[in-house]
Formats: sequence, C-alpha cells, structure tokens
Amino acid sequence: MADVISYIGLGSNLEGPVQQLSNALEALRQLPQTTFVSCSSFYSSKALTLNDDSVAPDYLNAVAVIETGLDAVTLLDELQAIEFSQGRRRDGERWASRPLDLDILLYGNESIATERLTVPHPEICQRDFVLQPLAEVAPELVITGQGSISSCLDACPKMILEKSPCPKR
Ligand code: ROI
Repeated sequence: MADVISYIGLGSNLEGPVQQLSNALEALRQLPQTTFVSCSSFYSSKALTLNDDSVAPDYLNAVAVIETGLDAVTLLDELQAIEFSQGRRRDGERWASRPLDLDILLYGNESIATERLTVPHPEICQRDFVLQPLAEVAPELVITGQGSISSCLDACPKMILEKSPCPKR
C-alpha cells in the first residue's frame, strides 16, 4: 500500500506533560514503516471538562505529521501501545485526566467508522486545542467531510492557548 499522510493529536495533563509529549514524539519517530514529517508547537490550555466546575490540571497539546505504510488499525494499535507504555490506563472514563492521549485525527483522505476507530476524528472541529496546532502544520488542509481548516477555525469556540516551541522538532 502507498504511504499515507496521517495527523496525530497529542495531549497530556498528568505526570509531566512536556516530557510526556516529548517522549511520545520520540516514540512516533520509531514507528515501523513510518517517516516522521513534522510537529507543531506545544499549546497549553485549561482543561475542557464536562461541567465547568470540575477541576483538572491544564493540558498540553500538539499535532504531529507522519507518513506511514501502516494501515489505520495497526497505527491505532501502535499509538495505544505508546500510551500504555507512558502510563495510560484505559478505565473507560472518557473525560478523565491522562498522562498521554494519542488520536488519529486524519488518515489520508479516508473516512473510517468502526467500533474502534472514527476518522476524521469526530471532535476535530469543536476543539480549538486540536485545530490551532493542526492549522500550524497544515494551513491549507481540507478535512474530509468538514471543509477547509480555516473555515473550521472560524466556526470553533475559541480557547486561550499558550504556545511554546516544540522541544523535539
Ligand atoms: N482539554 C484540553 N484543553 N486539551 C485536551 O487534550 C483535552 N482532552 C480531553 C478533554 C477531557 C476533553 N479535555 C481536554 O480528553
């Protein structure tokens, strides 16, 4: 199969987010059949939570671009192995704080809807902490089923995001 460009969302709000994201980027560089293309700056923001009164540590987010020969499910397996090796436990709590979250945001132009995997990631366009780093690495991107990244950014509720250089670029 021809290699596919995939955008990976990274997030962390526990156990040293800068180190968590740096280690995850290093792990992405080591993926089989995969070339690491680029990564965005790091973006820090308040946790988006289910109810505003719940307190969670701030998040650090970034987006990495890879070119991969792995099929989407194998890529997901690899990402979950990285999450697990960095302390993530899957206890089913969707809104829980976590040391590391790795999401396949886009996998080429493919639309995937299975029990394990929905691509494009269904929440890309509602989340400023995903859109801003994504727009940094791919300003001309068109999101399958959604339109241009700039139109998604215009429509997305704004968050305060503090940007710092990616230490592992
Ligand atoms: N909030 C921010 N700011 N960044 C995240 O990555 C993030 N991830 C989550 C929820 C709980 C939705 N909140 C977040 O899973």
